[in-house]
Amino acid sequence: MSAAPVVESPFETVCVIGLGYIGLPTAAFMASKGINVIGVDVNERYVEQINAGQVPFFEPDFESMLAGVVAQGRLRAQTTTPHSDAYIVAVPTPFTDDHDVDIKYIRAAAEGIAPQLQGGELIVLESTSPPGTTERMAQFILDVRPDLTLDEGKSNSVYFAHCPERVLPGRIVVEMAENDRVIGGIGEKAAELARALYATFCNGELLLTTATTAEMAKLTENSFRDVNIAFANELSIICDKLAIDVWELIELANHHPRVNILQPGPGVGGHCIAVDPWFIVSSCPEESRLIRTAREVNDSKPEIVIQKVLEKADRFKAPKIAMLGIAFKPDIDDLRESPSLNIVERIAGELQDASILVAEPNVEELPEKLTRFENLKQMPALEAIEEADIVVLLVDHAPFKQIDRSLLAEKIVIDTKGVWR
Ligand code: SAJ
Repeated sequence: MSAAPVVESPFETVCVIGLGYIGLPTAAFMASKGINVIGVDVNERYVEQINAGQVPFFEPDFESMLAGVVAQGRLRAQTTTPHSDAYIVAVPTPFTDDHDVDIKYIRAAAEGIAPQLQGGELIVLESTSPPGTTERMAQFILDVRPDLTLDEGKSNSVYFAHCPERVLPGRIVVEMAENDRVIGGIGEKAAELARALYATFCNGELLLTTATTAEMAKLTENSFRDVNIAFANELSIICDKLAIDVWELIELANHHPRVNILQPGPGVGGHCIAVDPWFIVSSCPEESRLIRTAREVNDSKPEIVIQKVLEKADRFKAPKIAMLGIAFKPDIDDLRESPSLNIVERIAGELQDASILVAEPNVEELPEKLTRFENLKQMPALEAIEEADIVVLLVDHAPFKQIDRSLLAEKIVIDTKGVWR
């Protein structure tokens, strides 16, 4: 790894606020190009781990990069926001019960940045946000710092941009460098400054636009995927009724040169695709009919799986049920908004007399949501299958695909990902 910048950075120091799945790799990539990066997170345990060169979550091939930049002194983490030439805000944007965005973490980040500004700084919002949020963040800061201005080129100018992250968990190290990026500025100079910063570590195209269009672009990308997964999930519900194998059906239909249907499953999870479309719906509720329906179709899938399991379990007095996978998608340890986790929790709660045998190769300790059940324990997949009357496959993790089909011969199998066909 070279300490010299490949592309000259316009900023000597960059502060990244929020050291999660996006903020930490972004910080490490910039540090690997020779920029001094200070990471800020409210979680003290994260800060300690990062300063020891350890990644606090699982992401393939990332550990050595982080350890390298920390050892070189290019990246350090702390819990308070320092002065810096540029800031990248990568905090969560959860939604409220009525599906509106909750921007409390963005507001907290802005409150930390505001007193540090001297004029000339760039502040980039990376968190996925409804149209208008970058402007709101700028307004928070200007409200407490009326001495600063958005007018370009003055000694007290501050520059705001939105650059939504697009990396796929599990492929972050590749996609952080390779993906094209949409960069939306509040004003042209802000967009240009942000482009110069991202050019230090992004090899993809850097596409400039307004902050609001960039916000909407991110929501559009994830809504596109959600709508397409909803199509696959709706087909799976129809096929169940018509006794057609949906996996075969999709494989056949995808032979058409202009058809490319995605895969059905137990629902859509993660912190992005299951969340972001709601930001469009809450911005324009009357107009977002298709986007809302897709969310509803995908959100209905876990209940369909739960009903199937309950129906099969009804045949036994004290059923043993192996449930394979609780992550939100294959080969990661991320449990956020995971439909599989919710399915396991519901089944454990509903079937007090059942033994629930959970196998999740990517998670050492089950979350509290599950450990509170006395009728539930974690065990390796093969042992769980051997003990079980009913085997429910919830995530298509690589090791589950390798399982010898003969071990399933005497079992009732509910395969929500079609891997054992
Ligand atoms: N899923 C299906 N069927 C499929 C594909 C996915 O049921 O055919 C499910 C997965 O199991 C999972 C959910 O959808 O529960 C989402 O998984 P994903 O792999 O589609 O996406 P994420 O949430 O890991 O990452 C997405 C990506 N966005 C797009 O592909 C448009 C990523 O590029 C974004 O950076 C990320 O959201 C984000 O942070 O917004």
